[in-house]
Amino acid sequence: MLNKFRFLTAGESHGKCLTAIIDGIPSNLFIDIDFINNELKRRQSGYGRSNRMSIEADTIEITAGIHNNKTTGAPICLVIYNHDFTEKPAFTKYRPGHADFAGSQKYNLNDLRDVLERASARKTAIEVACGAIAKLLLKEFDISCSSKILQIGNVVENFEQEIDKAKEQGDSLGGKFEVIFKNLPIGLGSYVQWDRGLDGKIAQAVMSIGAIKTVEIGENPLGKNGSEYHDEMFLNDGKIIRKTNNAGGIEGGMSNGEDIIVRAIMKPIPTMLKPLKTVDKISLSECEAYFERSDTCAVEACSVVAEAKIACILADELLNKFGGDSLEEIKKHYKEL
Ligand code: EPS
Repeated sequence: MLNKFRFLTAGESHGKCLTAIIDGIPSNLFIDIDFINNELKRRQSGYGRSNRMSIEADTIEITAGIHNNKTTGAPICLVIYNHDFTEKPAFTKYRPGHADFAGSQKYNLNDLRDVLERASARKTAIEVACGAIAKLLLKEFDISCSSKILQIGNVVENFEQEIDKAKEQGDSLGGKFEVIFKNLPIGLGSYVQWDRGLDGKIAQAVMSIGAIKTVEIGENPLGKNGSEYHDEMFLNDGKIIRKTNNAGGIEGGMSNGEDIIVRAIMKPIPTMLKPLKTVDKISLSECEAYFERSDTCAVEACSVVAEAKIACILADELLNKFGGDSLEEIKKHYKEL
């Protein structure tokens, strides 16, 4: 697979810091630190988060790859320090819905803490920082993005009230959100191999967020006839236009120039004040799941993470198609098309 923009992360939820190395960013891209920090703040906000969010004030430190606020073409190293850098207690009561059960068997770990620490959604903070850098690149080509919540639990409005209700009951809520990217060039992704489709890459990136169970591109086609679902083409002053975008901007695994519309469903967070029934790994007795603290609802945060994950895919595809070592070279290739 061609991959220009790629990143790896490391770090535990209550470790010293979260780290990422991004490779493949061209030189001369202005790195707006305030923009990255604002993205981190967006991820921390949203109604229903736990008090961990008032302990943390995520900010980025860039330790390599930029000079005078511009990229040099070298790998970029990002760090976010955890304020809650503390030794947390060991535990052995599996939390159903989390990685505890399969993770502890897979890695032969008796302390479920060793699974929790890396499986935690805390690592999405550094992923959002990587996505912010991808967004800065996309912005140079006037590609923008936004997201919104479509549903929380069973309701499509009065979200805060619904979250308050769940919190009072010691419960948690999932939901559905939408991410839209605008002004994409035609032809990102490809149909020529199974692993080069833009929709497949986006689905994998969004599904990689721990609590995501469903990813949709465009309108749900279930129950629609072909004549109702597909986006017909018309001419307007010699230009091809569409009056609908049910395909969500992707046909044949490629961007078609329409808005890219991605919707995803997040499951309710499995850690709850009202604990689930479970089993203790060591004593093999039935018990209640381990509880430390938990978000009641993190759908809004999840939509920010999804924006970041999709931005990374689109940045990679943009570099694959219009490649170059400097921003100027890529812009030249982009204009030439
Ligand atoms: C998170 C930090 C974590 C969790 C949450 C996401 O903090 P702590 O473990 O100290 O409470 O609040 O993790 C999960 C919901 C999860 O499923 O892992 C964060 O920074 O977003």
